[in-house]
Amino acid sequence: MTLDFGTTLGGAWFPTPIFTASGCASSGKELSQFFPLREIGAVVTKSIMLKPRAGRPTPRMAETPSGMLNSIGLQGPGIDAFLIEDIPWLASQGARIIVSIAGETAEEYAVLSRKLRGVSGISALEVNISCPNVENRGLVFACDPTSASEVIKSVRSIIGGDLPILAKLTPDVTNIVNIATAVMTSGADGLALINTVLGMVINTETMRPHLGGITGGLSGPAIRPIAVRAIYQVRQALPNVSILGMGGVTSGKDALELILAGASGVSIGTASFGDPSAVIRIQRELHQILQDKGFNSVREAVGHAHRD
Ligand code: RRO
Repeated sequence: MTLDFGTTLGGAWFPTPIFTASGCASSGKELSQFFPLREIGAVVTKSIMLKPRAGRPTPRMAETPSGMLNSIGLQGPGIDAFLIEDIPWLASQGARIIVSIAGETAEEYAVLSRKLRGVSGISALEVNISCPNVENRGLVFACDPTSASEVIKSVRSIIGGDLPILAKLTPDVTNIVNIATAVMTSGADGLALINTVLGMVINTETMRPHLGGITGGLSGPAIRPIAVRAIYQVRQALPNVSILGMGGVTSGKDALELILAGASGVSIGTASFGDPSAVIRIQRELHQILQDKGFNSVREAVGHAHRD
């Protein structure tokens, strides 16, 4: 029997369950030298804001045990340039596209949604409400159920039923299920779990913080158990919610772990920095491991760890 490798996220269908992770492949141009983007589930673009943005001061990266810190600070060209350059280029590659958006206010998310509504070639929106690299932690909407809900409601009110909305959450909260429940009851169609974990490195030579932005988001294998835990907890509490999982996946076996916890799709981020073919390699490995374990479809494996 051949494996059904297709998956759905928030009602949108994708031919494979492997995606890029927002922020780790910009709009995919560099990765397209290593594999055809149309062969993966979708490209999830770097979170885009309304205006062009320079981001945080350098240095913006630090290597850490089994991972790395980033402090990019939402650098990007702004939505207008993105719509002119990136979307048509991705569409020309035959790639499916999940557009990630970020804003400083619920109104900004609404304006972004207005600009994206009706643009052809977009499969879903990832609403990033959990960027760790902002000046004020009070601006991390996903740390508070009321603020998180406000953003999702404002996006939904503009998008209507046109596109699935995935809310991207942070694990840096006391109870992620509370936040997940709040965004799902406010109109999200699914969740992206997890964003990076807030961390910090001090350079012992200079005896000062290493990153220009002082703190940064920790990614890579170091955070995989946190991702598995968050996905598992949310799936347990909300068994019908579709989850795009990410956090330290470097192999097909790692991707399977997130799927067993409850993810219907898996994004690959930090692994691509060391190995630009990681996404397509992990996709091949996952296909093989699902077959070896006797699954007939991805769907059958999703949340399998919860079954008696
Ligand atoms: O741009 C960033 O610094 C950034 C973002 Br928007 C995010 O969501 N997660 C992250 O680790 N870095």
